[in-house]
Amino acid sequence: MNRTLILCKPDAVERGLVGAILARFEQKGLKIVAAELRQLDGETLAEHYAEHVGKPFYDDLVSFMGRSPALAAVLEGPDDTYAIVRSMMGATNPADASPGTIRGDYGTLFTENLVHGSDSNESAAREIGIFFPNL
Ligand code: IDP
Ligand code: MG
Repeated sequence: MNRTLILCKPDAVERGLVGAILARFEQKGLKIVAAELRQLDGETLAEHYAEHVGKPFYDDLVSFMGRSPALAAVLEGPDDTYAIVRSMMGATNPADASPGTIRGDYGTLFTENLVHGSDSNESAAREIGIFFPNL
């Protein structure tokens, strides 16, 4: 089986949307194999978002991601499960995300876009290692 990492970001937890988001993945046929509500610190976020350190939106991203707990989870499914998750998330900017996607249905803001999903099998392995090193 193939695995990928998701985060229900602080806005999703604050708005009570974690259940709705996880239900979509479960209904799609993906299995939750790990999940934990966690307050993310700057060090963890710098590692997780290493590719974005120094970008104009980075400081806003980190302060948003650390303002209240996020739900980190590992989903399991067939080959390239990350791609199934990414298509269900929708475009990064909710303004561009199609209805029927998580960001398209629940979001309006670019930074506060509800959910993270690994963008490749390599990213999935790296990010699962950050959040669930014992998995
Ligand atoms: P992704 O989450 O769809 O993979 P990335 O480009 O990896 O998108 O960006 C990581 C996160 O940083 C986004 O989900 C979003 O929260 C935030 N972000 C990315 N680009 C922008 C931007 O141009 N303005 C504001 N926030 C951004
Ligand atoms: Mg990304």
